Amino acid sequence: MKKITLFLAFFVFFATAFWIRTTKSFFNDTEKITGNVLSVATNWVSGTPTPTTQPTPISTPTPQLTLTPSPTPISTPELTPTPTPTSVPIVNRLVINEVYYDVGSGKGSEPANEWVEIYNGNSQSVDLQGWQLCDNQDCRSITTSSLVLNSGGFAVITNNESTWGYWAIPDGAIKIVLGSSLSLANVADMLILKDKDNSIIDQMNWGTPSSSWPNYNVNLWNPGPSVAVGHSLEREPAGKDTDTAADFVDRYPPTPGS
Ligand SMILES: [Ca+2]
Ligand SMILES: [Ca+2]
Ligand SMILES: [Ca+2]
Repeated sequence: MKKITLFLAFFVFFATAFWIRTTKSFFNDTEKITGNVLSVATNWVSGTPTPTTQPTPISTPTPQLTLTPSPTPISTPELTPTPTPTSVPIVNRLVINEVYYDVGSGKGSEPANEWVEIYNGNSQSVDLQGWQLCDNQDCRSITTSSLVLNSGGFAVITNNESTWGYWAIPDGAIKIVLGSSLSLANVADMLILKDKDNSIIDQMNWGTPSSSWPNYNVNLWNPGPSVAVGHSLEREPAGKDTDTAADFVDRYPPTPGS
């Protein structure tokens, strides 16, 4: 019995050895997985981990910004400034625009080089023939012949032609020398401009008027404006006429002919 058991043991041993030799594996199966195992092992040995392929992200389309057209602003109509009614009426006629009644140093003598500037605020030219300029005592003819003062033009009237040498008068201005002098008092006096029909076109005065003046007029300013020697009285702007003394400003230096 003991020999039988020993025999069986040897038989099993040799049979198993033979089987292993012929199959070389306990775990032979039909799957060919050797390559996979070796590949992983080789990579591991080299220490260079195979980069794990990152899944390519499915590109999410970037939402396009849809430009919503901005609403076209409703254009606010420009506010057209309402023209402010001017309180400075420019008369549509001739005016006594500037008066140089107190001759300054270096500008000649009294009354030879006093002068008066006339401005044509009309839209049309005016012929001065037959017109007169008067002070508190006398009236003088401006010109006995045709002399046209253009629209927007200036005329300078004086007693003596030497006046032109004291001032730079623009070429476009008309220069008139009276045949007989007027004498403009420095404290107070007046001027009246008359047309060929002897109608008063404009008048003004400076200082306090006197009712004893031959040409006294109830509409004279009492008092009128006045300026220092060498200065002039001038409408600002040219042609301003509200029939008040405020139409005139103290002008220095004076501006004959402009
Ligand atoms: Ca004078
Ligand atoms: Ca006078
Ligand atoms: Ca002037």
